[in-house]
Amino acid sequence: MHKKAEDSDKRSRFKPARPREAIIVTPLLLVLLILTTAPCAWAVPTLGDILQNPALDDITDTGRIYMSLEHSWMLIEMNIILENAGFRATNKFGIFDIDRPECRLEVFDGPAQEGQTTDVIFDTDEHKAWIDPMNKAEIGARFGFYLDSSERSSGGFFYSDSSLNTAADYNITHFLFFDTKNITGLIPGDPHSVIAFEDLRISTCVYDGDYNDMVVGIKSQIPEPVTIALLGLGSLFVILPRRRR
Ligand SMILES: [Ca+2]
Ligand SMILES: [Ca+2]
Repeated sequence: MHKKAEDSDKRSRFKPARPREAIIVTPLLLVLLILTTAPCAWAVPTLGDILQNPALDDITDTGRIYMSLEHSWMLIEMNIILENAGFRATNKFGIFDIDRPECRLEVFDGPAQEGQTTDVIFDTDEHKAWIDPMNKAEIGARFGFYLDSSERSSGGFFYSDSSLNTAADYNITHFLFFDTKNITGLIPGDPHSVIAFEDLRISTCVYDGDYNDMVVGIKSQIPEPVTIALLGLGSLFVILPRRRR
């Protein structure tokens, strides 16, 4: 919608006032029309486009495909900011170890909605990540993100590392990574980073490339021992002081 409004602005600017000018202007107009209507000419959206907030229009994709944790123990808070998707009731979101993509941890199931927050605790020395004692995986300091929309016919399984995507989506980016640590008061929860997924396969006629199907805010901190205990990881609490020496 935003793009259409821009296009119509351009057209009216080029509207010829006299027939003589039209000889020069018409080819320009044709090129403009071809460029703006060509199939597959998907522009990568900014964070402003995705969250429909012009104040975030300068925030563009960093190109990053994974996170790298620097401490032995880390708590990563993940928060669903937006799920503007027909598949929002079935889309699943999670993380995977960048060196062993088969090691995955689901963070949000289909019924999870906008506003839901989940904390994931990492013990990077032991190569482990937990949500709670029942939901854990062998994921180390470098982890990527996935979106699983494969329950629907035009969906698929998409990794932040697009070289792991399959079939026509191999090397097709379904994931954007925005750095938002210097922004306050504009994004719910004031996240340090925002990640955004497109949930439709590129080969389907319904593909739209709007990357607003699963938008998650990411915040990281070093967890307090009491936080680990509250999450039910009591046995870890016992070994934590030894590690911090
Ligand atoms: Ca959902
Ligand atoms: Ca989409």
